Amino acid sequence: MEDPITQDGHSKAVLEKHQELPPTPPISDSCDEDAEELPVVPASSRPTVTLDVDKKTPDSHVPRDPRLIRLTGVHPFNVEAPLSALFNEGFLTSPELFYVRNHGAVPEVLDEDIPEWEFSIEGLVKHPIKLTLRQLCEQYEQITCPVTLVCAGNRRKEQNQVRKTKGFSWGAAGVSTALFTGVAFSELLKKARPLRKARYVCMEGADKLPNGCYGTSVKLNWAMDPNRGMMLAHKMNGSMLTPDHGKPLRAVIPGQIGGRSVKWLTKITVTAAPSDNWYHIYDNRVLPTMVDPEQSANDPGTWADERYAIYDLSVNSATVYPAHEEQISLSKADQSYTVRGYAYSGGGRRVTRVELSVDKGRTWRLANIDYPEDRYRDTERYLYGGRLDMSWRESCFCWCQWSMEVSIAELASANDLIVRAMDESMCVQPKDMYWSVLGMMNNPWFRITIHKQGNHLSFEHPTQPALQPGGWMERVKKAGGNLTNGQWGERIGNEDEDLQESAAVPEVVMTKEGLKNEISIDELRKHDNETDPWFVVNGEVYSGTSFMKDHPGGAQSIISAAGVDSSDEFMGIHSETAKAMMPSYHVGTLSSSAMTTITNGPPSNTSPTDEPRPTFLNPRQWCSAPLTGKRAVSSDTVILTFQLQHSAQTLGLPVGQHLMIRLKDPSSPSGRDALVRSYTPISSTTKQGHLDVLVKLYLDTAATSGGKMSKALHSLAMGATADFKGPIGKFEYQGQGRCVVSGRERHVKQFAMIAAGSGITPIFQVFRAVMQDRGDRTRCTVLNGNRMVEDILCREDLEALLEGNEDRGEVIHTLTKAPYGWKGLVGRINGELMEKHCKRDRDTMVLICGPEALEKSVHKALKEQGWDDEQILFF
Ligand SMILES: Nc1nc2c(c(=O)[nH]1)N[C@H]1C(S)=C(S)[C@@H](COP(=O)(O)O)O[C@H]1N2
Ligand SMILES: [Mo]
Repeated sequence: MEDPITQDGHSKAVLEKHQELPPTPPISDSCDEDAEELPVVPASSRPTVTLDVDKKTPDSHVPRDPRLIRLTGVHPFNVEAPLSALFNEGFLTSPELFYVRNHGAVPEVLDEDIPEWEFSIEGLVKHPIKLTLRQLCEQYEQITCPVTLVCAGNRRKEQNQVRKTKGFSWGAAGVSTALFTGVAFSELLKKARPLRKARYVCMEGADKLPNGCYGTSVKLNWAMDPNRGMMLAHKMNGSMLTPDHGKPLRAVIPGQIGGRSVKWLTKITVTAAPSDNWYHIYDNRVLPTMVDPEQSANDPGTWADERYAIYDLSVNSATVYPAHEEQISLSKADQSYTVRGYAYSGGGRRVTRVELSVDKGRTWRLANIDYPEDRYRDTERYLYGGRLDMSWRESCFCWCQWSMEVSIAELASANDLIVRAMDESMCVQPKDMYWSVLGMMNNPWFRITIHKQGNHLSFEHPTQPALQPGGWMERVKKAGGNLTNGQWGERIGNEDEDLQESAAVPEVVMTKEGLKNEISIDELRKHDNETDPWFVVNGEVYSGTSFMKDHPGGAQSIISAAGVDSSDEFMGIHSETAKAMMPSYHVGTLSSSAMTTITNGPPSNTSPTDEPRPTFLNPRQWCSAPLTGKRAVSSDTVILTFQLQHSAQTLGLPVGQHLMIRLKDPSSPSGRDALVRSYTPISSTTKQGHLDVLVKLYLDTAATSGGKMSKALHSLAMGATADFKGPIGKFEYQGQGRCVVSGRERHVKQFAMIAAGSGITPIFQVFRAVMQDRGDRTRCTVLNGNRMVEDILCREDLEALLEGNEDRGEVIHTLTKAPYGWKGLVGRINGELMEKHCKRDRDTMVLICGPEALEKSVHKALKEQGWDDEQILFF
């Protein structure tokens, strides 16, 4: 056998260090005579260069395979292989196609530092241990063993079709298998000698995440049990772990969800209680099905309930062939087709049967199952420097492959093809989905639909991974079907009422009656300018020229939309009143070829390059950024942190301006409608690498239904992306009293800033800019209205900015429900209060941001006091 390390392509010096690692005993073939051929290790061609998309991320040191499907945008790296590609590799998966689940950036470990990688075993043990990887290899017996890892989110896209969960959309390829080499966990724990009260083994990784490092725990007595097969591994299919898979050391916890197999392992703590790591509590759980995303957010107790933590995998299966959209010619109707797929179960339990049905589950037939894992049981040998000996063990820790011949004629007369598996404990996959907030452990019958098209059959899987369209679930849902009716959304009895409900939303007419004017792409392009901008909404062309000056979102937002399809943001941002004004600006209908051109992307002169940009925002294009942090700042307000494209990037938002956030509407029937709202980030405009947005959440209560955007933002999962575009707004503060309003420069000596609730965010941005510049002599008086003390947002930040600036700044809080002993003002912001605190003066400008009712009443009061509209700005 070849020395696997030499296949790695490392430098010679590194190799030598490397080879110091495992003492490789001579290969023993003595027991091999009657062993069957072992499964083939897939040819691996390790990617050696960093892909362009990764270059501007913190993972710029990680070469990857471009075939992998990214499930959470560019970063962090969460991927699965195309299902057929994964299956075609066979029983074992190459490291480059092995699914990846990274909660954050991959720690960078240089090859020369690998032998000195240190980890510890501490806590409730008699002999705490500190070891380097070199010592682990030298002092402990090395073993090699095939193990399948499965992310608990495998097949989650199906759950997201039924109802959006807090997780991103795995297809059915969140499962992979490799030969892992390392040390049995039980050996290490025996050395450390757990004490009497010890019950759990906590593990921590070196990755730095928004909520601390990644950590979790498993039961100590399982870790001590060789039958459970837990190990610390440093090799995968004979080569050093790749960075994405935990280089240089990870836990491998067979039979349990992938989430327990901690990568980049640094610390093991033996404890009396399960891990209190954030990711152990808020990830990898199946909450009861009636707990919805909003409820779960307000109920830490449910999360902490250890009964909902997932350990063993449940039985699951999927069909790989026929593949999605595969076609079979009906001219072969006298032949048969081999249906093929995979199955696995948890806790070491064997998959004991796989059954197929072509009549919606009325009758079933048995598939053939191949258990490649069993071929390792008859052999004892050294493989990759580790002893491979599974003869004594009963447990099944790997997936198996099943197949069945079905006549094409029979497929032609069926509507669907369903598979389900059963395991050793007679647990069988359920017909119906168990939906839960995190969408994990999804394992209902895997159903493929069959369609006759001309003289061939074509097949449709339930979903496609990530945001890829396709699959019968999406199709059925779009047609108004109810996916949870126990019949995969097919019509049963009289469901007409359901259908009408989703079709009955009244639409505002935005076209001019009788206007028939087809607009070509060339004509549209002529108006791709600042003086006479045309933009497109839902295929109709509008002229923005005449209302640029009065547009509440500022002229820039119209200019930015010139010549491009702005349907999503227009529909998302505008009220019905605004939409009703559109017929008078309607100039025609875009020709269908022009429509194809513009929906395929922006004009080439604005297309993004792969070069890292110094600033993130682009006024003409949506740019996505992943959510990396969520911090509650009050009972209904959170600060969401999004990661920019690289650590030196700034947002690119002038002070006083806003940006738009776009999200898919999880509540829309197709799940594909966009929600767009504008926000003012609270992170400083010069902040690098990240952007913080404060959002007030209007969630469902018993009496009222909450805001769509609130709900969508609230259920946005860590790592999921939102789209951003901007800047927008007609106001900009350039410092030293200099303002630009709708393109006109003005000088002010004083700001009267009136805010209520989350309206503080744009005000805060301007206030901060003034206060942070000691040379800026502009006076700022902030009048901030709220209901209760708890509702005051950014209070400490405001106070911190005031410190030492009392001569030019003042912040006045007023509460409508003031507590006993409150030292601020009491009552609503009204004319009287304004008169008292904001002296009218020609050099003063009033900035207002709050609910519409407040803006209206303040406006009225100001007018009565003689203020001029020129001096009043509504954000
Ligand atoms: N340190 C660390 N370990 C981790 C994770 C992580 O983000 N950080 N993700 C976990 C999850 S949820 C899964 S499914 C597996 C995935 O392992 P893989 O990326 O090697 O396939 O790693 C687990 N171990
Ligand atoms: Mo996972």
